[in-house]
Amino acid sequence: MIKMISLILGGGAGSRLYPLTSERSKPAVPIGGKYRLIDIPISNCLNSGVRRMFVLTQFNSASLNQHIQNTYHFDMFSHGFVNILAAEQTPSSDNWFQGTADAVRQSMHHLRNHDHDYILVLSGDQLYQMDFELLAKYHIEKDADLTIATIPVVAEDAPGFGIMKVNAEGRIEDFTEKPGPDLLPDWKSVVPEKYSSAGKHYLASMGIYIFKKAFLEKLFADQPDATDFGKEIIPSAIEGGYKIASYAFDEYWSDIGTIRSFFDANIALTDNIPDFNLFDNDKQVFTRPRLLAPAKVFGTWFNKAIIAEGCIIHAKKIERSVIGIRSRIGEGTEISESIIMGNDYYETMEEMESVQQPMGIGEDCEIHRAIVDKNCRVGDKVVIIGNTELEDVETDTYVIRDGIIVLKKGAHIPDGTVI
Ligand code: ADQ
Ligand code: ADP
Repeated sequence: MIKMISLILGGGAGSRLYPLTSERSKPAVPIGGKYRLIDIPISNCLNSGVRRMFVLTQFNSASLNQHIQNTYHFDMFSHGFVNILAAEQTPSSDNWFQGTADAVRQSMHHLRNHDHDYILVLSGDQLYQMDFELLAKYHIEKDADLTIATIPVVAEDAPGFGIMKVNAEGRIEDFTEKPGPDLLPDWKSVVPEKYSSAGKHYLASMGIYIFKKAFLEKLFADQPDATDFGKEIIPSAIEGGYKIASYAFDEYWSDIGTIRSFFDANIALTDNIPDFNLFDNDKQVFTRPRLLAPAKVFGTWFNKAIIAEGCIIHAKKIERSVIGIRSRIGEGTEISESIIMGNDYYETMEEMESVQQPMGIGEDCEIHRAIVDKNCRVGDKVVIIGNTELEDVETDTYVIRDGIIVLKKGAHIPDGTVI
């Protein structure tokens, strides 16, 4: 048995997913209609036999806590757990996680009571399915100190990643974190034909690392001031002559850390045969079992849509959209290329009558290229149409990023509003 503990990096101070992260920590952001971001790495761990996990987050939101507590239960024989480790101090205090390596360093003392030989470090904002047992076996077979999962990317994307050079034995010989476009030509690699024909000449780090426990402790001891893996720890480990291996991943992988990539990855789930498969017998994506009623629909025309449980839908048309749990959508409304996250609870009939606008989306609305966060109250005849020409703006109720209109959680949009 491989004794491995995973540390899931749940999000730094950065706010690339704002406003979805204004009231919740990043791992708690809803995805795919019924899941949350954290379900992806946790499910990958569970499907790989890794049952001991720490989620490192800058703040411990109520929704993250509830979700973890209500979802991941282990029997006493499995020794499994998912524990949240939150840096609860302010950004100016020393205890706030200063970067990925600092977050891991500050969490190391929590690992002491758990028997392990390997530490798996994962990002919390990626959509993929990977068998970490295969990764660990490869790491052991190569007798590596550190193994980094890698995937080829195109020149346009390369400046957003750690890029490396790998020798014929699969050993990483050189690494640069987020190289400027002018430096790129030096970092081209020889990659398999299916990647080179797609212009993917650069080997990117997926931010997925497996360390020998003693090696990670040594790195931290040798570099007491290093706070980031990509910028400091990895380049200096390579310089130090340690064995750093590359694990070539050959399946779907997408970073979902920005509004644009989050939006695209959600909408891609509505494809006929999506790259990320939610309908797989062996690689289940786990989430909270909510025991909601099946969705109820009244005369809606659907095409390429994901509809979660507990919805009540009267809409006219829903196309290429993800409709989340407990969504209510009124008659005559048309929704396309959008993510409706749904609601956290149902309002009673009395509550619905006593408010100006009940939770959900009203009648005769038109919504295109939008993300509607949970518990929004959208009136009748509201028009929300995103397009790539729109400039980034923020108001009390919405934000525009990359032409996508994001309604803030609980936003109230009065009848007849046009955005
Ligand atoms: P980035 O994703 O840009 O690059 P970073 O912002 O450091 O790196 O985040 C990595 C992960 O850690 C993300 O999930 C992030 O939310 C989380 N994180 C960041 N700071 C954190 C903190 N202080 N506390 C908790 N979690 C934190 C990294 C690598 C690149 C690699 C890409 C692949 O540095 O080399 O190519 O990941 O996506
Ligand atoms: P999910 O179904 O997305 O996992 P949960 O059921 O964990 O969400 O949480 C729903 C949230 O809504 C919880 O924080 C819960 O306390 C809250 N909630 C439930 N009913 C009401 C209500 N009537 N008014 C306000 N908040 C509520």
